Amino acid sequence: MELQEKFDAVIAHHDRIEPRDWMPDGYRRTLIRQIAQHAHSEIIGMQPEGNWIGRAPSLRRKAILLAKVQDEAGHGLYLYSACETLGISRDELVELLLSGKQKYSSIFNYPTLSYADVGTIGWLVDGAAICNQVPLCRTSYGPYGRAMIRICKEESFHQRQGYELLRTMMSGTEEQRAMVQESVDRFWWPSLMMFGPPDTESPNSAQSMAWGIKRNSNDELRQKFVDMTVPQADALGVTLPDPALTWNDERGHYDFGEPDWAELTAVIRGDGPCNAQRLAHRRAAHDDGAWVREAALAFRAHEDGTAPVVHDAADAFGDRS
Ligand code: BYC
Repeated sequence: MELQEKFDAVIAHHDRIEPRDWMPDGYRRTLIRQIAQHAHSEIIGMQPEGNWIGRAPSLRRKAILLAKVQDEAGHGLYLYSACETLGISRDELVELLLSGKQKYSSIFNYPTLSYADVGTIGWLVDGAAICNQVPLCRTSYGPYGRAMIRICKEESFHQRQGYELLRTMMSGTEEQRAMVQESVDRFWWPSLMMFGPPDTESPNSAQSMAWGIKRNSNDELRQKFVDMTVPQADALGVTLPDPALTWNDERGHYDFGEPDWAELTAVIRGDGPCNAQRLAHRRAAHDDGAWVREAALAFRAHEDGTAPVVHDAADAFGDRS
């Protein structure tokens, strides 16, 4: 009772819960679910853009894209570390992803069909990520909030690089402008779906907000993203593919159409265009990396003195003659 009261007081004061503090089981479970799925999203999210590293149109674009994809790997690793402070191991988390028991963001189950998609992902996908993640810097769990501060700084840079890429293409040829428009047409609705189902259909939101894990509802953040993005689309000279998109003076926000929620449900269920491909690729990468993990463990055991010391190749083969 006393522990619960102390926890409630920390949440009520918008202070932080730290790993060694007592916390309700549900709070711990919700954090593990959300942080792990966020980490998985960063790791799987490397694939759609990584697909273009070998085909970047210039050395400059290649260097930018390599750095961005590496940043996503870093985000995944900080988030896995934050999640481990809740008492779950990295191995268990990886297994939950590879077995399909835990989800990752729906957006990464769509294909990247042209180089314009690299710009659109930066502009729209990282833009949506920023709207969703800036409030998470103030989440009630300390390690998650602190990881988010650095992640958001890097996401802002990613968003700008995407916008800059699209601006460059929009000032190019007619064909380049058409590539940008076609890409935006494909990514607009899936980007809106990144914020999750509507509030009325979101089973976790109310409790997550009461615990200070989420600071805003899915619909609030979706609206914020639309309001932020429409003027940027105008400045770029692209049309957002939604005839219902209009400024509402009374609300002080843009009105917009309804995303296809059946599509989101299907993609989350595993039936999106690239779900099978993304998981198969991750499983293969995990298997290919087995020797690195084994070598790292053997090195640590060696350093700790818990493994036989092998000084050189001759020792390893038992032959010093
Ligand atoms: N995709 O009750 P709800 C990035 C699931 S990485 C898939 O509203 P919640 C980036 C949800 O998990 C972007 N699943 O849930 C990386 C729940 O199922 P479970 C990732 C979704 O948790 C590389 C069920 O639907 N960002 O930006 O309160 C390159 C009901 O939903 C989705 C984060 O992970 C979806 N879109 O709210 C570039 C941010 N939406 O778990 C960029 C942190 C919902 O009960 N996460 N589901 O089986 C969050 O803020 C929240 O978890 C969400 C969902 C807003 C996503």
